[in-house]
Amino acid sequence: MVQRFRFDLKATDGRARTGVIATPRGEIRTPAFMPVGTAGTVKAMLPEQVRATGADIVLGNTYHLMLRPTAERIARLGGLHRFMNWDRPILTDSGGFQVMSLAELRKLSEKGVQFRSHIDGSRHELTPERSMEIQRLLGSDIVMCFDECPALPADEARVAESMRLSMRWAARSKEAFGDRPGHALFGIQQGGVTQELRAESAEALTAIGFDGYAIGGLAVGEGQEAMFGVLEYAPDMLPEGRPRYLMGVGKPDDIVGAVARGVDMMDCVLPTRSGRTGQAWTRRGQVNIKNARHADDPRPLDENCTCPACRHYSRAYLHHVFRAGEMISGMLLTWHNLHYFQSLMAGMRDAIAEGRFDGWQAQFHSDRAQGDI
Ligand code: PRF
Ligand code: ZN
Repeated sequence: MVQRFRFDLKATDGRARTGVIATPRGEIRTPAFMPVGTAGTVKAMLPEQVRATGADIVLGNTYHLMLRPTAERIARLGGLHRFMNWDRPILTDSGGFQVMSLAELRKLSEKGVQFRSHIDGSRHELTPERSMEIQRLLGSDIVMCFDECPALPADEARVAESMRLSMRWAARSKEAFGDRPGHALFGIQQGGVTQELRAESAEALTAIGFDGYAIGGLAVGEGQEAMFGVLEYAPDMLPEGRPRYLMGVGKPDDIVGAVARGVDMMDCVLPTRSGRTGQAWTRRGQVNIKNARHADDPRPLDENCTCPACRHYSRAYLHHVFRAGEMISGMLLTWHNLHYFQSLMAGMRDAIAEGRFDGWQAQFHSDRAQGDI
């Protein structure tokens, strides 16, 4: 008997929640941060290292994998878990959002979207049905509905029309997904920064019925204040007993503010991407390792961090290998950043479980206010 996909809420503190998502490939402790493994790799990290940072789940992308090496090839080779050597849960995004930001010559219709690859210009089509097929071929544990997301600011009529198209696609996604025990399908709420549109979207999705619900269409140019404004009401519109996933967020303070407003899952390229460009994230805020002030500094990035970059290397070394263009630079900073993001999530889970999340947040903000050493 396979472990069914289920979500157990363990504790709440204000609007913040902590719980466990059970899947046949293991548990996901929430609030969860999902490192992004777009092309079948969390860049600069081995899977066992990603796991060592505390990650329970990674994210993969339909758009990138369908173009290269193709979903059919990955399926022939035993699925994405085996292909990339990660045997724990994988969530895959559905492709619509990436088509809109990366592909060329896009043509959007009721049926789906036709586009040319950003890699070689070849022609492709994604529809709700094809996206479900690709995510099934990949062997994804958490499949996302095929949706569309306008960049903000956009006029309200355009946002409404796009949201209603995404809701029709959500119904087609559910139909095409079918019944797959042990695998989950998440709906994606859209509606920009308009409360009525967010409510209409939530009602459409809950009427269809999903295993979890994402909040999409945020962190697309509206700014933190507007995003938090939407998060004042959007999570409460979604079923309490299902995981809520805020897509593509974010910076540490965005993550903390989202958890405080009832979000359970998040993903972002920030810790991995900024690790490759010399940016470190610590309790004290952002550190630019390129900066000349680190050149002679024997101290670690963060004396309280237990990651390998902080236990075994000085700021001077991290500065040197970045300046020298050495590959270990991206490896060490990515490891540190993922470790920091995961320790943030673990700290929030414990604080929520023990009913002291307000105090935890006050400490988080006061550490950052002190600035880097
Ligand atoms: N939809 C999908 N993926 C996404 C988003 C969305 O709205 C976002 C928005 N921040 C990031 N990734 N399918
Ligand atoms: Zn560290």
